[in-house]
Amino acid sequence: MRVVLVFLFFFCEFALGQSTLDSVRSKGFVACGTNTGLPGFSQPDSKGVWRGLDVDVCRAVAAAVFGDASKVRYVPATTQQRFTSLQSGEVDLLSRNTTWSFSRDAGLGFNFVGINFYDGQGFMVWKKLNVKSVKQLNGATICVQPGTTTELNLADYFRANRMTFKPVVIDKLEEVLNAYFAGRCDAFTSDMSGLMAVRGARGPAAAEHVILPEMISKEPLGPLVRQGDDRWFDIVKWSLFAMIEAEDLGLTSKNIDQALSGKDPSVQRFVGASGDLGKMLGLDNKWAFNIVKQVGNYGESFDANLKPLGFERGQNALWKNGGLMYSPPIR
Ligand SMILES: N[C@@H](CCC(=O)N[C@@H](CS)C(=O)NCC(=O)O)C(=O)O
Repeated sequence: MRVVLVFLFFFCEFALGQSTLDSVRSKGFVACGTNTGLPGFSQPDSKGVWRGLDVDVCRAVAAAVFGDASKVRYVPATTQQRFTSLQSGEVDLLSRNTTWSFSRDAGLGFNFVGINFYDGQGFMVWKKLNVKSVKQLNGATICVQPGTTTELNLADYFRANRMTFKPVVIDKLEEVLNAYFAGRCDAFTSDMSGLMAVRGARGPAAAEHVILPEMISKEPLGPLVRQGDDRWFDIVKWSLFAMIEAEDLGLTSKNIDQALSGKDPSVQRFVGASGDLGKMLGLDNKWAFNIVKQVGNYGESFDANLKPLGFERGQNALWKNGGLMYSPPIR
């Protein structure tokens, strides 16, 4: 089924000679694959408006392409469905707490455009179990989602430490959490960001759960596209970098208007007042200006979406503030 879908997609694209940018333009929106609902990363708010750090990447791409960050259609996918959704052409990009790994990049036919959140895998346990370390989870029942790096690392880690566990594997986030919170599992394992977001959203009941100190893996999370369309790859890649570079240049949604008439040559190029960087992407010269004006820089997005849940910048601070966030020069 998957093979047929992928074939059909490529057949249609080639037969019509349509690039992803052309098809996005003719649809009038960017189809963005998101999580089914993770606070701070991608979730509809009480008015049904999608919000989050991952959602802001979708919005940045729409701002770059259309000059309008709202031209996005959100397509939620579970951990299992997400890759088929991108392969089949249902979505134009995935921006959904997805770990950049070799086999996904080289084996599944994707290109990761960069990293919008440096993360690692952790464990959340019931406080009443009085567990202080993952090493005390020998024999535990552990809730986990399928089709994730989480599931693979869990098996590796326990084997390497000569420990056993009973997995409870459930596809939907809501259902796996129901299982954990109903007491069917001693622990829930996922990206630290996911654990913090899920625990943070529980209000006073958060105190019943602890996140153990060990980080058992590297989980560089970032947006990805299909291989084979370099123009689209570049657009999504530089949309993300523009958010990071804007923070580096001190450009925010509040001050970017003034920057249009400023004197700094790198800012002038960035906002499209000089040079023709936009043209090189096949976009309007104000592509990056529109991203910052409508979506904000990376730090603004982080502060709006993740700070309220108790996240600190840590590794996700800019390189010049001791973190790993770094954009190649936009020139
Ligand atoms: N980063 C890991 C795990 C990502 C992941 O999917 N985590 C879960 C737990 S936070 C999730 O997003 N579930 C939401 C869903 O299935 O809709 C991966 O790429 O495999």
